[in-house]
Amino acid sequence: MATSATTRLLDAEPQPIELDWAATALVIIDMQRDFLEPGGFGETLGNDVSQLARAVAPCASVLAAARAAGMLVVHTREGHLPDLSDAPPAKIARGAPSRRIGDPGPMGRILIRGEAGHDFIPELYPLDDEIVIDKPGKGAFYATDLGEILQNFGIANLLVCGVTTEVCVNTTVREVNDRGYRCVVLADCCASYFPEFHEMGLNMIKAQGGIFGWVSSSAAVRAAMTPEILATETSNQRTVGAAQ
Ligand code: C5J
Repeated sequence: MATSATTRLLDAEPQPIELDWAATALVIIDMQRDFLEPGGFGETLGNDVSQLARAVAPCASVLAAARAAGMLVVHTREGHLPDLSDAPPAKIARGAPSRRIGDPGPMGRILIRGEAGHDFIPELYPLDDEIVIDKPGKGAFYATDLGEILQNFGIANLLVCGVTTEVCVNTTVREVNDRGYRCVVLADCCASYFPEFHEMGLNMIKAQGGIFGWVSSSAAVRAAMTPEILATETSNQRTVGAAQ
């Protein structure tokens, strides 16, 4: 890979990876109230939603670093149109949830676009100029414009955070890998309702020499981004100083 002024070595498993920040996007998967808060889709399926809280602070630290470095940021949301026309009946009928997709709940209709539960958690709320991908499936490429968007921005690598590790994160990583992108999943920025599935979900990605991608951490990303973060902080201080 040709190195440029924006290329950095990121500590990762199964081996460190060189990334050009200018060709790298941060993708945050489904950090929505429906998955992380009581009364949403996750809880209707019988899950302990408090298991996902551990990913929020690390994810927020990477989001702040990515914003400081001027990296492309993409947020995804799983959910369906109010008339359920994009929700396969097999998905709605599955299992024995306390409320099904589209049913009314304490945060509005379960997993429906525009409802309070479908929105992002406040700690990771997108800025106006960041990209939001609404997806009806588990993967971020199925029935979305994500592929075209990444191509238009010249993106070759993704840093991936979000929930849940073994469902929407894993599905998206597999889709990304098949499309030729290099994908680094940040372990502490992801979570599952089942800690053992989180561990296995990460192991599946990085096994066999990195069969689907790499696994790294928020600390490693922040360390690799330090020059960019410091540069932005210094220039912000200069701007603030100049205004005084
Ligand atoms: C699930 C997701 N678990 N975002 N969705 O149904 O992982």
